[in-house]
Amino acid sequence: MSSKKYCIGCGVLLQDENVLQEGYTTSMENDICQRCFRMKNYGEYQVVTKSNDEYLEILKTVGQTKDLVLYIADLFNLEKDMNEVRSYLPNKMILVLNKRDVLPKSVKDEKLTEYIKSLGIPFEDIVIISANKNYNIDLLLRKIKFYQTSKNVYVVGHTNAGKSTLINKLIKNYSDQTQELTISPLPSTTLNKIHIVLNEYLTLIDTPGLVDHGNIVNYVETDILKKINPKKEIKPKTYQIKKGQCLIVQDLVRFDYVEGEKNSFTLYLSNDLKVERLNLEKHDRLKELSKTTYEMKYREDLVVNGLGWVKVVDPGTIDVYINKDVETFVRKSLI
Ligand SMILES: Nc1nc2c(ncn2[C@@H]2O[C@H](COP(=O)(O)OP(=O)(O)OP(=O)(O)O)[C@@H](O)[C@H]2O)c(=O)[nH]1
Ligand SMILES: [Mg+2]
Repeated sequence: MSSKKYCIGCGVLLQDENVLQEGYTTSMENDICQRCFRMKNYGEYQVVTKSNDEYLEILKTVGQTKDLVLYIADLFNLEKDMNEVRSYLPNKMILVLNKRDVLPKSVKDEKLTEYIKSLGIPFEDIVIISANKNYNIDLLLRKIKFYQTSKNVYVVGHTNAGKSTLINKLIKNYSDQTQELTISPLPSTTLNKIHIVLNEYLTLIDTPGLVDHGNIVNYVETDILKKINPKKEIKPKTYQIKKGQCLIVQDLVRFDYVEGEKNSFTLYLSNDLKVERLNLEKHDRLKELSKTTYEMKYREDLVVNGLGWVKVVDPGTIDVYINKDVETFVRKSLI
């Protein structure tokens, strides 16, 4: 091979020598790797497992610049620790909350912004968008222009937050370019930094996402994965729950209400998932899974990373049964 060439879909270094290795392409004449070609043309997904060490190296190089950073977070799947990415980057940063389209329309954007502000993490600004539905993309571009410190603007965040989708939208809306970044519902689609020159004043730099090993998407089959990812506005489901009852979601997770007064549980999940309310003593399903007990306080969400959450109104004790590698945690109610 002579000079280095990188895939314009995912940023990987292209090579035509080893079909089993990252970046393989049948010919060095091609602009994209075989993995991207298959995702784009056949919707065939090939999972790549990335270590976060590589990701942190990339973040460090971003931290050494003085450039503006867009931190993309998925509103439906907010990370437990929003401060983590922030802690690596002293840069000016705009928090971009994506996938607004899947949260109920009845929720006010201001309410979501207030919630994030109450976490006390310093951001230059917060913008709520939907990259898919083209919501607030103009507003975001105005904010970028206002805060940018050079023509370079980095796009960072967890895997699957929609970084590449957002950049594709910006390319489509505001440039004559035809380049399209590869996007997919699976983790680790983008594999390296990719520079996209939008115009002479603005170059966007896509980065691979931080992999969340506690996310349920890492542990389910493709058919379930499709059901888990909400594609439309979520219709929250409310259940009046008494001690001794449980909710089972699609044989993935079980919530046993073991102690407390009559309570109200509202599920925020993809509409495609099946929910059952059962008497917990009569049903043993999923009890072989790993159990965690939560003492819920007033108005808290019990979050299952990647799946959604249960909003619990009153205090009570809940036993959660789920795959041991899937992270669950409690936060104050988002909605
Ligand atoms: N509902 C909804 N889905 C979105 C939106 N933006 C992106 N997605 C979906 O989210 C998934 C991940 O999108 P990507 O753009 O590949 O995410 P990424 O942040 O670039 O992911 P990595 O490259 O793996 O770090 C895809 O299935 C997208 O279709 C949005 O605004 N709304
Ligand atoms: Mg990407």
